[in-house]
Amino acid sequence: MTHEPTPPAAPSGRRARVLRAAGAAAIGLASAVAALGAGELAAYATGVPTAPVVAVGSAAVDLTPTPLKEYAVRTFGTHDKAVLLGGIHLTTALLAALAGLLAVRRPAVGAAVFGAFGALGARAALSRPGAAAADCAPSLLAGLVGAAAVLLLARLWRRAGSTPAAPRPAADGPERGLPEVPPQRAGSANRRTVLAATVATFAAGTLAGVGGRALTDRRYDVTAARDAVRLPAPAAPPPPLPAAAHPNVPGLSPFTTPNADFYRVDTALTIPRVDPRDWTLRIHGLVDRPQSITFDELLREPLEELDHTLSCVSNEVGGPYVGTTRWLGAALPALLRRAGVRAGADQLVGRSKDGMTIGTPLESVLDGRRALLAVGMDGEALPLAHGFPCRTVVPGFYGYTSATKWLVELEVTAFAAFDPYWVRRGWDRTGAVRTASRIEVPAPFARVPAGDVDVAGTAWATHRGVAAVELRIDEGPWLQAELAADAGPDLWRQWSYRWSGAPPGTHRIEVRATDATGAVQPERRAAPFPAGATGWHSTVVTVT
Ligand SMILES: Nc1nc2c(c(=O)[nH]1)N[C@H]1C(S)=C(S)[C@@H](COP(=O)(O)O)O[C@H]1N2
Ligand SMILES: [Mo]
Repeated sequence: MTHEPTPPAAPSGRRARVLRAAGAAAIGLASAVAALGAGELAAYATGVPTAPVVAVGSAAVDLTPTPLKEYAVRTFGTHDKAVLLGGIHLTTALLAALAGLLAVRRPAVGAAVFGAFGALGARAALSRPGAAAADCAPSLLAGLVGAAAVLLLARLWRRAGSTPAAPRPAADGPERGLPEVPPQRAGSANRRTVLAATVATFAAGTLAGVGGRALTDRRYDVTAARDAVRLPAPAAPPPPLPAAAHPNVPGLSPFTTPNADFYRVDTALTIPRVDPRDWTLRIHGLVDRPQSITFDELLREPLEELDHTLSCVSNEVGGPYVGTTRWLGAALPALLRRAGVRAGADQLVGRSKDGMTIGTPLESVLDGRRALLAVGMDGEALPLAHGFPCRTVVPGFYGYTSATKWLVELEVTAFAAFDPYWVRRGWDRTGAVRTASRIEVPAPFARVPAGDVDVAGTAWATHRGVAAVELRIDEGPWLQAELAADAGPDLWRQWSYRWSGAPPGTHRIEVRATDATGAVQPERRAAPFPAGATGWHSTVVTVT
């Protein structure tokens, strides 16, 4: 016969049942907060990515099927990680509440839920590229603390609940050894103990979590190290960008994208923090002389500046994941030649601190284009979110095949020998940038007064260059847009068109670009997966 303890709330009926359930759920939640708090404290010793929620989240990012990832980037943009972390927290909270409800009936089952969650986190932490055995410690500790807390709270709960609400029939006579407290009052005193213990567990967990996170942030903070970086001047500064590279139409994005507005796309749930004082770049694989370069040594290389437009393969037609900046860095081809590339190599794989792998066709890196190991972006050290202290930049390729942020390793290898991260997920292994153009002015669905209407936008065919931009209105004849001054094939080209005598009504404007090889942007719409979007961008305006 199993002994089902009477839950502690004395009042009966529906309200009482709801209260009891809420109390049990609170026990689970408090235990989860204690668990995560312990995990954060332990992550202080082992590093940010090992904290249970971050470890589980990172594993989730890697396991997410490509269409869902695409959807997340499309729908939430740069906030996709916040949404994911929010989702994990919510799931954890629901599971924890459930564990609490189970625990007041069967404490061992509640504890097992926490144990399982800890094991899952530990597995996720160990699955990260470059993980050390110690990385599973925060999750294991979290599991243990959660299990212990829920066991303890559930025991207190059952004690409060098993106190009879009324004096037992005196059939067996008074029990010996029990304190002479009226049972009713003992029950409510025990209920207060459960409540106090739950609140205390919650508070202690919150304190540990917030404190642990603050300690970790301080320990792994590289902001000061970044501020201390003094970037040398380039050996031969490039000519300034032509002022006429921007058509000066109000509302058109600037030619050079300020760092603060530069799009960010990566799989990192928390920004990898790489201290330049500990940083070395290893160049190895199919080379005659493997290299190892410190950050100071890199800064002593002759540095070059490169004006270049970086874009993301996930960018939709007309989308925002593109930016132009002046990169500063060491010439990548020179370093590869120093290492001595061996026959049979055709892929250069960059590895990042967070385990990302990005593969670039080696032939392209060495064909004379200005590939860089970049340390500077728009006059300052690389921002933390854009790969501090060092990333690769290879004109002509989307970021996912050329622009490894938080770079720590370069491996010279073969396409036949290694599939990088995105290629394993079905993306095109070359990742050459497709010609793209977009209308920025007028804004979509803008209302503009009749007469002369300025139309303007941006087009890019990185490394090939843009030769022409045309637009058409309401499927009329194609009209030549005026191209702003050419700043070079590695850069986008802004354009404008004065639409004189625009008649009142609703109009659709379409745009298409021609690259310097003479290829016209195809009309056929293709999704970003697997090799970049195609199709003409269009916008609808109302002339009043
Ligand atoms: N370490 C790392 N590097 C990365 C990525 C990443 O997820 N991790 N994403 C790549 C992709 S898909 C793009 S488009 C560019 C974006 O660079 P940005 O965030 O500086 O604009 O970085 C590339 N480098
Ligand atoms: Mo990308």
